[in-house]
Amino acid sequence: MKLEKIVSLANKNSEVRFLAMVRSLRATGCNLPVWVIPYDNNKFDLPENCIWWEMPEVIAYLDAAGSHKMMRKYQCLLTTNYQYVDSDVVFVRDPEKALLNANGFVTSCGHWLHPEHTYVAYTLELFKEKSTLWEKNVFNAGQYACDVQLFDFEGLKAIIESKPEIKEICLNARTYDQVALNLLIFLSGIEVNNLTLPPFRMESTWAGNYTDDNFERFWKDEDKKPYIIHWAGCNFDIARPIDRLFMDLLTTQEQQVLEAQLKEKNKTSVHSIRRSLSKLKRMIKRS
Ligand SMILES: [Mn+2]
Repeated sequence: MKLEKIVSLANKNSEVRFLAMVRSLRATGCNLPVWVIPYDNNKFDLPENCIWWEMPEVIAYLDAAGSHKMMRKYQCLLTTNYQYVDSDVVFVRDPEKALLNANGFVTSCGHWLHPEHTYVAYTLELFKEKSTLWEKNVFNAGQYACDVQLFDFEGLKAIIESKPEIKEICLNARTYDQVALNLLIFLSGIEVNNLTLPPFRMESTWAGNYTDDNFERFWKDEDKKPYIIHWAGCNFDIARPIDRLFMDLLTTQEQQVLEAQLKEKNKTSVHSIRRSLSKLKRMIKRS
């Protein structure tokens, strides 16, 4: 495909991670514009050649339904020739070159090995009905590329509202955007090409697969070297050597901001676990 832009989703809270992602992109020699979907109104000053990208009709539609802000990624389905990346991604090769021989809807994640978080009961039935090898078509919603426009806004709305089950998955605030995007791509009918499978056979793009100091030994063959590394589900504060690829892109002050954010996040999740536990205890006492 002929890549024309990088798309991401960010707000002030993810600014530091976003900056690392953009710096890594520029370091590969790629000067494509970065279109940034605002996660909410909490914006920040973007670096050079980055623009805020809002499709008012999409945002108004999702907001009216009370959808999760992550669903704003649906804007990607209405455009062409893009690579979408979350802000917990760094580029390690020029995406324009890496995607030159890939067409259609392209992923490079390992969810075909671990498809668990890509479906719910309803969508799994649909996937299984279509193919005995449905696992090769699921993907991570934090890293994908596509050269064709899959829907126009009216078409997207029509497919979301075609069945109550589909509407519930695509618009419900509690649904994980990954399940909804996997469903919408499935319903679009486009084939999913995963670069870690033949004929490409790229090495893993997930940071969690690289556990020791010598992680670059897997990348001797330039064609098989992943072009992005995604931290999906891994925390940056775990002292994995591969975290250097991310941290080295930040100033000491920015690293401190990120570390403080991670501490806060861990604290909140410990708090919410404690809250659920005490609620459970109260329920058991009462019964
Ligand atoms: Mn991510």
